[in-house]
Amino acid sequence: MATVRKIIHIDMDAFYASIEMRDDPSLVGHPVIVGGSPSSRGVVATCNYEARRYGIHSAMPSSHAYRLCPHAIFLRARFAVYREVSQQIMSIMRDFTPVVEPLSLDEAYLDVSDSLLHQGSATLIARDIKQRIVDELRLTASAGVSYNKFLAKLASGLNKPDGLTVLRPQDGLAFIHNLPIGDFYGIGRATETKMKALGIHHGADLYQRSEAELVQHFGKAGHWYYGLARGEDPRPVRAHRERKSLGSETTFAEDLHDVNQMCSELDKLTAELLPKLLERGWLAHTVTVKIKYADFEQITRARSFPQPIDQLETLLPHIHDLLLKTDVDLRPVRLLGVTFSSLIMRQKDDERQRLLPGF
Ligand code: DCP
Ligand code: MG
Repeated sequence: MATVRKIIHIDMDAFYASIEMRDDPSLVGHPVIVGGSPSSRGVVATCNYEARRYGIHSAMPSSHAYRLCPHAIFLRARFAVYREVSQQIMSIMRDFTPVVEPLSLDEAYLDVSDSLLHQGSATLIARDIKQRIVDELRLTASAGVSYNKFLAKLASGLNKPDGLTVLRPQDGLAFIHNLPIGDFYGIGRATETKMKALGIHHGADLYQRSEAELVQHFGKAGHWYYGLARGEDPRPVRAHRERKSLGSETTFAEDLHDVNQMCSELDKLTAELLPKLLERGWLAHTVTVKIKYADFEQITRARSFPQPIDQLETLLPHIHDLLLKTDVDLRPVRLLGVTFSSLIMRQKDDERQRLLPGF
């Protein structure tokens, strides 16, 4: 019985340039380059597909791009606009799953293994996301669907622009066997050269080498390459979320006067709340104590930690401390609350793989 994850990688097509063409239709049909001006020492951030026909690409000096295509239209980047569009794209994706991991402004991984949308078909979910991006933002994206990050990302690049490519578990190995060694995740220029010197040019060559041999040549990374050649990439999709919180509060039948009693009420609230947070797959960096005095004036005191909060025992002294920074020794209290915020998604357990029909 096979267990399989369903990972989608979405990557916008010629991202900055497509936004410029959308916002100024007179650019459509012309080679458009976004980045530094050709008279400066700037570089190309990206260019549209028309400009790519001249051999222009990201990171090329703009002066070089100008020599390749003097009639290209050069535009300065409008980062504020790109950031806003990026947020709109991520928000569309989060309508499909909370497990969205942005990699840059224009790309993200999604784990839809647990999704029940479209009968659990990752392919149909990817199609739906692409359609919403077209309908709502008038931009196109390419999607890759596969059973791990490595393959999903490669798949999204296979049929650009406006592509949707699925690499099923049964297709993975054949695809990897034909893959140039430089296209493997984590294999940069230097490693590529070393692999080729060892006679490893494609995935099929890598597949034939023993784990011991790869470790001998590449150290710890050898284990990783050995797994990749077999379609194994256990990296989880890590979701980041902003501005979320989970809180709980109690209003007392009679106002509290005793600070010790307030502490123990906060202990109770926190002891109930922390497991709920952890159960939902979140970790918090910030805890906030809320106090409403008998006269209804309300205040909050918060503390943030560099490491996420996961231990009740270490947290409670901080909560008492926050409480004591207020007037509770002088003023009776009618309500106490605790809230966790600055939440991050806990790393998913790699073993937590589900069986769902329809890839
Ligand atoms: N970018 C940049 N400098 C680079 C690479 C990229 O400033 N060296 C910016 C501009 C791109 C955006 O990041 O529009 C996204 O990068 P991609 O690599 O996804 O490139 P594009 O989206 O432009 O094109 P593609 O259709 O190939 O994804
Ligand atoms: Mg892109």
